[in-house]
Amino acid sequence: MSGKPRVWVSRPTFADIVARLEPYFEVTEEPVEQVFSGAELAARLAGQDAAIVGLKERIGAAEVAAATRLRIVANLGVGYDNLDLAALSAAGIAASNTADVLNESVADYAWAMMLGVARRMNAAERWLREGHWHATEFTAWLGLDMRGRTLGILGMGRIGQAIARRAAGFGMPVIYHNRSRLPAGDERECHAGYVDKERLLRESDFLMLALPLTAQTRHAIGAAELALMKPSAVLVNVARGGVVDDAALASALRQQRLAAAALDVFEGEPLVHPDLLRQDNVLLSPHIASASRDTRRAMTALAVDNVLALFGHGPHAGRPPTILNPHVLAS
Ligand code: 8YV
Repeated sequence: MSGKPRVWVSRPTFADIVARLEPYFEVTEEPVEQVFSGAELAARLAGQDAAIVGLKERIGAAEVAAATRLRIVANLGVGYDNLDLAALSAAGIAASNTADVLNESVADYAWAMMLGVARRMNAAERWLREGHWHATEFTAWLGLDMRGRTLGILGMGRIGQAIARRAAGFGMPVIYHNRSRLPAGDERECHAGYVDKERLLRESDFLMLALPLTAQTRHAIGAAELALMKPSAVLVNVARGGVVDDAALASALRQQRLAAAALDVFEGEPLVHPDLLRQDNVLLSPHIASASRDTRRAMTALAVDNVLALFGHGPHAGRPPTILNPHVLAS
């Protein structure tokens, strides 16, 4: 075995990008996508100096207890609710995410979902594939126009802002709610007006969720919030399962207290609430909002850059570009 430090990559990614680690590290990349138990993760992390992981890998104190050499966990995702940052920091382990490189891709996808559900593309396609198309009735498949409808955004970080910037082209006014109000210049650039959460819920025709999952945002959209929304409104979630109470959402849709939903993320993924699977006014996708070729490559490159940087290599030597707990480096 070489004396090089070791990196574990939890899933197949892009070989040419991961190869940038090879001059400095002994790299073990898992050859197939799989779900690891806590014990399996702990066993794989033990003896590694760095790890590149994805959202399925939930890493906390127990998983790193035996990983005495581990210096960095680089997450393939901007959201990092799978990492217990406090536990990693306490163990002196740096963590990084893939902030920024996926903003535009996720914003494109958010719009694709919004347009797709507004025009019932999923249900219409299914109907066509099932061989029902004999004549197109003039008054069938009627969807919603976007122009003039209010886009509400809950969570106005970089992804929320990228979603907002696209609204001008569709002639949609934008309102938003966020933990903190954006500086005036950013609001102007996004043509977005700040409102409180209740007004956001009451006034949005399309409610787009773009907020991280934290203890504070879990079930940010539950039965009470859904009850405030217009019955004609459409909910779009490209953020995280868990920010929506999926059972409450399924029941609001079933009772037509909400017109439709487009969901890329789910509580308890990859399981999807059975009532959501049954309804035609729900557009579903398997957590792929960042899945363009360029973006997934950029995410991989950024994770690799963070690992290289922590070990003093590459263009950011000594300064992992998207480190989440920089105080770990100082100690
Ligand atoms: C996932 C995401 O990372 O960035 C995030 O937070 O949810 C996605 O980009 C991607 O699906 C890989 O698991």
